[in-house]
Amino acid sequence: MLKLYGFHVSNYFNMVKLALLEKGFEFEEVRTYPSQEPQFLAMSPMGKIPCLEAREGFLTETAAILEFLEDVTPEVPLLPADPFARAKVRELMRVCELYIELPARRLYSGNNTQQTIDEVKPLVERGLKALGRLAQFGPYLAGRDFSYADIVAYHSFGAVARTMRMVYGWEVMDEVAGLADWYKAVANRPIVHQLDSTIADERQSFFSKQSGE
Ligand SMILES: N[C@@H](CCC(=O)N[C@@H](CS)C(=O)NCC(=O)O)C(=O)O
Repeated sequence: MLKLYGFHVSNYFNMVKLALLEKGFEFEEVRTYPSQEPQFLAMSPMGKIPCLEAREGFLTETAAILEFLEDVTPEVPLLPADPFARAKVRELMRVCELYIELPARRLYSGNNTQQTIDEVKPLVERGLKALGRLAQFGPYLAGRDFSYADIVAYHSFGAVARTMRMVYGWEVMDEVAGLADWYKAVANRPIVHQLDSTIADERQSFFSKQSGE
């Protein structure tokens, strides 16, 4: 059986978990924190989560894991069959990760210099504009079908929206026409909704332990 290492405070872990659930895999979750311990580095070479253990071995990097899951279960597609449509979904995934999630991530620690604060907002603005130019909202990002683009974007926007609100008082979901309705459409999918309650519970217990409550 597949094993998924990580925990729900990681948005990348949540992307892979959602893909596993949507595709109907049986899998075991192993609560694991990022680490530079040799034992974990043997599984996850950067010491990051998520890490997937398959029959063949360990796999890291969310995009690589998602592609693997698609290759082994094409009958429950989260990428379109048509090569160009498939590439368009990957384009959305990349734009979301490289130009929205990664710049925003620079602020996640909360311990931000003014320089970082000044640098990040224009980067995220540019990424959001690109997303707005690409997204179909039909109702999903790449059109009628729910895809990996939705999974990656949905689990990026939770943290991005929270951080942008906290740091700049900026409501990013209002920045792109259609984004807020798309977010609701994804949130209303039964599997997403169920996973979101688990994530909320785990976030709450993680952050209350961290703040010593
Ligand atoms: N590029 C990686 C990013 C994963 C990632 O950044 N995971 C975070 C948790 S959300 C992590 O493990 N951080 C610890 C670290 O960077 O050392 C992927 O696509 O899976």
